Amino acid sequence: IQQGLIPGMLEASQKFRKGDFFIPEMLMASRAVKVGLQVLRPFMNEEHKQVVGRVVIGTVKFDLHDVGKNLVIIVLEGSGFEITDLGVDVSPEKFVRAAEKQNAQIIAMSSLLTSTMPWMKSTIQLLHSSGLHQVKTLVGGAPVTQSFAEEIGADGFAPDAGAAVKLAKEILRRGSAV
Ligand code: B1M
Repeated sequence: IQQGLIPGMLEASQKFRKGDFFIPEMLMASRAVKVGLQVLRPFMNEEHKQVVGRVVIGTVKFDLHDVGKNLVIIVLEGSGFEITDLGVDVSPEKFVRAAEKQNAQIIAMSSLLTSTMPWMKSTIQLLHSSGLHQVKTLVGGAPVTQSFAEEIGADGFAPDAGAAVKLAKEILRRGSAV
């Protein structure tokens, strides 16, 4: 993942920025990453059979970017988390309903567009107004920052997939200490 899939995707992103790649090439690159992750998934799970926590994850409403989210999923799964992947364009209602149904400890939200970041806040607000204060929220994605996460009341921000795993474990530890 670190040496092949991520550098490949980043190279595709640079070409896209320079105008050497267009949307069809980006879609092919992201599908190649997805298939690569599917191939790797069984090997990663082998090492971690025990479920350490349950996470509902998705890309927020009106946002179709899922490469980063899929990387987060693969490392969370590889670390023993049980994942419910809601896909892309996920509304606050869908996040909250799924968290309740799956009895999840964490809702993890990804956003790649500045215009869709506010849906993270809407989801957190709906979660709290539904009385599900025990469900914690983790946010990430290229335009998301620590200060934005604090501003919207998220329980954590992770800049990359590795940090998301550390943070998810930390959130669970904090929860069990309460
Ligand atoms: Co889009 N796109 N795109 N795009 N796209 C960006 C995001 C953009 C920065 C490109 C640019 O203009 N330079 C720009 C956003 C500008 C902004 O809002 N500030 C943009 C735009 C504008 C758009 C469209 C509006 C273009 C258009 O139609 N005019 C459109 C929007 C569609 C929509 O969502 N409604 C659009 C469409 C697309 C494609 C469909 C062509 C394709 C997405 C394919 C797919 O995902 N299935 C695409 C792509 C590929 C990109 C770029 C080139 C690459 C994104 C990516 O996959 N990066 C991107 C430019 C760029 O980032 N250089 C761009 C690789 C990936 C590994 O990184 O997702 O950042 P990333 O994930 C990282 C971290 O952010 C973090 O972990 C990962 C690494 O470990 N992370 C999390 C991510 N989620 C996390 C969640 C966590 C924790 C960490 O916890 C929950």
